[in-house]
Amino acid sequence: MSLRNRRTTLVLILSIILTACSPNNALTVENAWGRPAVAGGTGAVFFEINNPLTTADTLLSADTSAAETVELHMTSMNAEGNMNMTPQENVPVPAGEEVIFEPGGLHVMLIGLTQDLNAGDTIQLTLQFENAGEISVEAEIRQP
Ligand SMILES: [Cu+2]
Repeated sequence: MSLRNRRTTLVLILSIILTACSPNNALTVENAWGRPAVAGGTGAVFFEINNPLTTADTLLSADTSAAETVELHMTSMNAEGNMNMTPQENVPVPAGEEVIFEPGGLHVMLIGLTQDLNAGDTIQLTLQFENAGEISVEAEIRQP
């Protein structure tokens, strides 16, 4: 192998490694966690979506075996000062932006829990995005 070929190979390998490690080439879901809750009841899961891409994406739905029904909800305060939860058909994730699911705001609502959620447990949550496809994360159950 000539020196030039070796160099080309090295550059190729390096660029593959850099691409694989770079956090800037894909939408990510991080810091997923859920509140402790009791089987048969409701629970909520929170996380951070980061979209470093130049194209917008949309969170279409969420799913977990830990609940019979899983919905995307937004908590907001109405004119009377009461907290309301509104189901969201989907959640837009603009290009280059972060969307935070957190108590008092966006959350994944778990309805009809099939198991107790105790602090220290983890549940698998699968998020369906329009462009990024399916992203599965482990949500840790802990006190807010
Ligand atoms: Cu809710």
